[in-house]
Amino acid sequence: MEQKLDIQIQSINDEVAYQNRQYFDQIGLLVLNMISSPGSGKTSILEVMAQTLGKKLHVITGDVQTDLDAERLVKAGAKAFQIQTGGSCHLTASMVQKALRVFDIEPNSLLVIENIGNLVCPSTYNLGEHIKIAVVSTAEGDEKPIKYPALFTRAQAVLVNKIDLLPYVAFNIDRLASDCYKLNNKVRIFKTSCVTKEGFGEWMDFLYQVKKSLG
Ligand SMILES: Nc1nc2c(ncn2[C@@H]2O[C@H](COP(=O)(O)OP(=O)(O)O)[C@@H](O)[C@H]2O)c(=O)[nH]1
Ligand SMILES: [Mg+2]
Repeated sequence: MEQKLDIQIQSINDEVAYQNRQYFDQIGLLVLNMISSPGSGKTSILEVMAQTLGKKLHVITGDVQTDLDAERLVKAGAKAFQIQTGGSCHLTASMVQKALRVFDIEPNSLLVIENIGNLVCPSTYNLGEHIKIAVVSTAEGDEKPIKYPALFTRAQAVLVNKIDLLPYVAFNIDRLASDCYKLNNKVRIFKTSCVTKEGFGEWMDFLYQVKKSLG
């Protein structure tokens, strides 16, 4: 009974996600769904990207409570819209659809949906995005892909963030990469630091290539 209800909820979500995707494609947006545990650096990565993209970077940012991330992103130069879920641990396609009705988005630009900090539920809710991105920071352990395979199987790109902390933490990037490739041999892995800005050139090049491939 519970499983049947879950399948129904997922299929309603998928239908709205499909409508979101049609809208994204109509206006030429590249859309990323960014998923990680709290504190791995999602908002910080977007702040660094805003230094290059400015208002061409649109962010719908989800949190259980507060507008803090949207405030940070606007200050960094991006356009941001905050969704407060009031307790829910993931964003749904219909929450994003409601945000799209009021968030003024420039065609042919980039929209990043910063999901709620959680490695489990957000990975199973399609929002209509082109690409799922997993962020894992060096401070949180290299075993995340094997502990949370649902996300790392679906993510097309993994950002290993806070690489400036590598000298101080026991984090084996080779182990993490090998576990990611076992789950998804096409995954792209990027190493970033929001402190030194290392890795952002490769990351932004990848996004330009993906945008070009969408036409
Ligand atoms: N040392 C270091 N700290 C970082 C880096 N990226 C983010 N942080 C810090 O990690 C904390 C959480 O970052 P935040 O962007 O809010 O994470 P989010 O919850 O995933 O959005 C903040 O104190 C950031 O300053 C990084 O590359 N290196
Ligand atoms: Mg954040």
